[in-house]
Amino acid sequence: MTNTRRAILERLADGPRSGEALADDLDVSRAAIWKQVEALREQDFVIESDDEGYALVDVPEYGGDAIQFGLDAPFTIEFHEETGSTNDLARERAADGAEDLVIVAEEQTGGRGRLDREWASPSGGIWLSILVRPDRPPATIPLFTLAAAVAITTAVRESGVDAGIKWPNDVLVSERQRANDGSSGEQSESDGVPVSPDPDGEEAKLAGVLTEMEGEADRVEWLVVGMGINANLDADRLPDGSTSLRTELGEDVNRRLFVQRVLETFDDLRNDPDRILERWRADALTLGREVRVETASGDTVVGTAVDVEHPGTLLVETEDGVERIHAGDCEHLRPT
Ligand code: BT5
Repeated sequence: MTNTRRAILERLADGPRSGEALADDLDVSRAAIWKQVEALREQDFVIESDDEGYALVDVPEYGGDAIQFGLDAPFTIEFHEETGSTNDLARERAADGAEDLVIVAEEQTGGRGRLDREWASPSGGIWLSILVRPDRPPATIPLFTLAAAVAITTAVRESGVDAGIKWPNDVLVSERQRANDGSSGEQSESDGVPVSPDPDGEEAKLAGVLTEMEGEADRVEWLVVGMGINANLDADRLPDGSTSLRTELGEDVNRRLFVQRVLETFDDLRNDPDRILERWRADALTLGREVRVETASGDTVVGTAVDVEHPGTLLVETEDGVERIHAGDCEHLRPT
């Protein structure tokens, strides 16, 4: 959004203002004010005007200026109705020197998961990538991925869904909670059948994180944290084993407020990285669980997940002692 547009919105948030007062205040012409007000109206901001001036009556549910309006974090929002992948766009902006930029898309036609898996991204979800330039060594970057999962989980819980994190950064809703809620879960809490590994459907994936970076041994050049959150979507638009906020809540969330909350929490955590692990542990579903992890180096580790340590390493207690896993795919096994 242009600086003038942002400044107009900030002033109208405090109450009605005349075009003349806005023009004086911002040192632009009244025609320029009118033009920006029209641009805001085109994005569904409801701005009434009468002899007294302009009054902001309603803010759209989603969109670039909508997310920017009232955002308490130093990010600039770039919004697209449709793009291939917000991570790809963020990488392009990184090459152009941008920072503290958030690319948001209503729909992605080429959404990506880790290891180039496909990520379903129809309209109604929250698909965004945060471009930052942390002044830290690359080895600490997994912490920022954990911070993204914590930021998502915080907003999800505040919306009324009791989600948690599967190491390293999947946000899941457990069937147990869904069954107790009387919502879509079908599995009984007490069926206790000793099955291993966890069959489809016990925990449903609500959100995922894809982190990409470029840097040298001692310094990160840029970091792109991509978040995919199934918000206002029906289950039939998503792969098996997924869920959405709409499915869990039975109603839609306000995506503008949701994204603001995610960005604000992520911003707080990146400025205070010492708190990230503690917050992650508090939101984790994995700790204390029997897990099977396919490590990035191709090994399979089965045991009990006992802790995470800096910068995001999973500790799994196995028959042969404690294994430390830096990266991989983790599966929760049911208690046998
Ligand atoms: C992830 O990968 O969970 C990371 C997803 C990151 C997506 C965001 S959207 C904004 C930004 N731009 C992008 O292009 N990507 C990021 P992974 O752990 O590899 O999980 C991928 C697997 O999840 C797939 O193989 C499917 O099984 C499943 N999946 C695909 N789409 C899904 C969805 N919308 N919800 C839940 N699960 C999904």
